[in-house]
Amino acid sequence: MAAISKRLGALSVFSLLAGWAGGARAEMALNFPEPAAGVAQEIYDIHMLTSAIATVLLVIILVVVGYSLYFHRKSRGYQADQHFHETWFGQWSWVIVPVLVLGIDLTIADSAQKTLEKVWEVPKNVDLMDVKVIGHQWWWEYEYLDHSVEIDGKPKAVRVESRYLPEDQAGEETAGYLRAVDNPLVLPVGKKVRFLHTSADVLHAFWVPELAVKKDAIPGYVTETWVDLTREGRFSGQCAELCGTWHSRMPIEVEVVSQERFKSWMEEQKQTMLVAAAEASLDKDWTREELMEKGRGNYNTRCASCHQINGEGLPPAFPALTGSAIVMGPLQAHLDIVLNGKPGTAMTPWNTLTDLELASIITYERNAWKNNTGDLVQPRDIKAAR
Ligand code: HEC
Ligand SMILES: [Cu+2]
Repeated sequence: MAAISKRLGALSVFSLLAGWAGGARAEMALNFPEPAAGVAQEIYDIHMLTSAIATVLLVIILVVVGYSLYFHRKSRGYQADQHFHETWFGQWSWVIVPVLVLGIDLTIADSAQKTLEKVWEVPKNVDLMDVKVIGHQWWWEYEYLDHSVEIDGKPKAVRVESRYLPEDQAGEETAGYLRAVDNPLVLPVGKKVRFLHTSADVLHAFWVPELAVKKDAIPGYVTETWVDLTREGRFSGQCAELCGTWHSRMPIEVEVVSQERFKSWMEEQKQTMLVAAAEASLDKDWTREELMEKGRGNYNTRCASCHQINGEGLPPAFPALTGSAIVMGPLQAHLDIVLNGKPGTAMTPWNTLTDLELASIITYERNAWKNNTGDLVQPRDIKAAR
């Protein structure tokens, strides 16, 4: 009796722990997440099949062991059978049982092999949408290679920058510790998508459990994976290759939407790119208010992950910009570190931003928080410094 109640006690501690973990991570379930792509579904099905077989075997073995322990126990005076190996079953069971199990293994291996081939073979002669997935320290860039807008007479692929967003800035549907990003990767349901993986700096890996396949992003190489998206929803992933200080802060969010929503979303992206390009090429004098307003937005999405919203950074890894000698000092040195970065540190070059974006960020840095240089930096100053 005492033993049983002790065991019940252990069980309730276990369920308390399980309940606590459940509360802390509401989305954490016992099983894998529900797949959102065809191949992911196949992988999931193999996992379920294997688990079912393992469970059946476990139950059979536990019943036999439990039965033997109870009915053949010493206190009952049970005598071991000394002639078991002389019976037909005693002689053949050690052959038959492994052969049966091997047969089951081969069934699993066969379906696993077929699925694996599907994972690696990007389908040919079908309508694929190409998305280039570029890993950066520490954010993701997505280029929709099949969708472009013409800027300065050249086609430019629609691209999205996706960065970690602190929990308190994330919307309802994206909230979650180290889960949310500012711009998710938006994809249309019912479409086959080919991801072209690469990296701009070190090794990263693109991994979204609902889409199943995890792939390294290797600088200088382009590798591919593909998915056939089967249901709408928002799916969270992670960079899955240790890539430096902020490896934990490059979450992935994929938003699979209807074809119509995707179309209108894509139109919006193109419009935004065109407007930004038109604005950036205006050779006008922007007012202090305009620059500060744009600067705050650009700074908060691009620089605040390291230097923080309040400009105080996270010393010693990430220096404070408020009161910084470089930010408060001569403009040239400030422009130089932002445009060219500082080799060997997390401060990467920001020269892919437009003149207007950089002008606004630098104006903002020089006049935000405790900084009060009063300087206005115009896009043409950036152009001259490049
Ligand atoms: C991934 C982290 C990261 C991001 C994002 C980042 N920086 Fe930095 N930044 C650094 C680090 C690290 C240094 C210190 C480099 C060194 O060792 O001198 C630095 C230094 C600087 C400095 C010099 C400050 C000083 O006093 O030494 C300026 C100015 C600066 N960054 C501006 C920016 C701007 C503008 C952006 C956004 C466009 C930005 N940074 C985004 C990591 C980052
Ligand atoms: Cu990474």
